[in-house]
Amino acid sequence: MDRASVYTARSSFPGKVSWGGQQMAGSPPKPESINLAAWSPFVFKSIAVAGATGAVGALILRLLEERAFPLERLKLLASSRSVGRKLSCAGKQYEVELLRPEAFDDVDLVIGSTPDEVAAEFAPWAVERGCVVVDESGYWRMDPKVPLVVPEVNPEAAETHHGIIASPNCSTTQMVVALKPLHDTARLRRVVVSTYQATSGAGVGGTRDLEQGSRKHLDGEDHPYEAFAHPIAFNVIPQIGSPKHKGYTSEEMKMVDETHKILGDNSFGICATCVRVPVANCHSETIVVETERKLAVEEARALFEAMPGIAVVDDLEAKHYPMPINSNDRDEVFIGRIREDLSSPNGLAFWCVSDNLRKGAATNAVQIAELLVRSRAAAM
Ligand code: 2RA
Repeated sequence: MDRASVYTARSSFPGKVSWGGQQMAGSPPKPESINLAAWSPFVFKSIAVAGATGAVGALILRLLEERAFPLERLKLLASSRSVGRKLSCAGKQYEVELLRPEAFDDVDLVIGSTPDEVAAEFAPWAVERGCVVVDESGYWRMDPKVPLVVPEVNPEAAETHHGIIASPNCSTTQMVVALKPLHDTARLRRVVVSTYQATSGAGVGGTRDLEQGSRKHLDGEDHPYEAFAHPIAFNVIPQIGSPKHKGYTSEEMKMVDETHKILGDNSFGICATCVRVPVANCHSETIVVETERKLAVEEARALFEAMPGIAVVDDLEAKHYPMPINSNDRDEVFIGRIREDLSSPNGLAFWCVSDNLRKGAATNAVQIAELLVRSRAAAM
């Protein structure tokens, strides 16, 4: 497999996949593109993508095209390093412009995927000029005035924005989609999650480290790792982010704090351990929950199958379960290995895989923008 196809290859699932209440063989169908243009022409006339030249920015452009997002004008914004680069979206070429206050003068909606410190600066410039900002960075997520939204889980929160809507961290997003139907039905008491996070989550440097580090390791040479403090080739690293709180890392505390905010409930405990693994793309998670009311495995499976955004792949006898190689370049949160937690009367354990660059980042941000289009169109 060549370098590009590691991130874009879609392999189908062997066996049955339950998706949207249906069972089918092979891969679930891709969720239908939402052709908003048909009924809400140009609710936001002018859209900007901030951080357009990054990996997630490029995916946002692909998704605007794939999902036929309604727009009349598109602006691509980035730092001075990328100004003048040409990128295409929906068959048109665009030249990257400088991310600066005046760039938002004629813009209605911004989708941003930039480092935190850049988002801290540009979002107020955009809001002052009347734009709505959907921000993928970590900077605004826990601000009490900023809704943190996963459209399948808390779409109503988007209505309360004051100009900025945040999209969660990738490891939180897939977990919260899985937890939502369990919490609504049986109330969560406790969640224990361990992640197996792909190197693409650490940006292009993480991707380079995995590829070049693996080659060099096999050739018996050293690799100067840029994104990780330790070799990632043939290794796992039990630290993502910086030390944050009582021995937990910033990535682990994001899973706790963001989940509580999105579900609007911090009455249940969450214990997270985040681990980097030598996988190119798609984060995996083992999730163990305790609920107030016992959930039988079959009931939990039915809840997952009925939840928008989830696809269930779960047949241990046949060796069918979600894996990063099957979940790549897809928007669903894949669930498998659903089983009772034999150590706890009300416990349930399962496995969850999702493409961290798509649903974990770009897809969620574009879905939030679609929510805004729908609610504005309804109010017109
Ligand atoms: C990671 N969750 O995988 C981070 C990216 N936002 O490192």
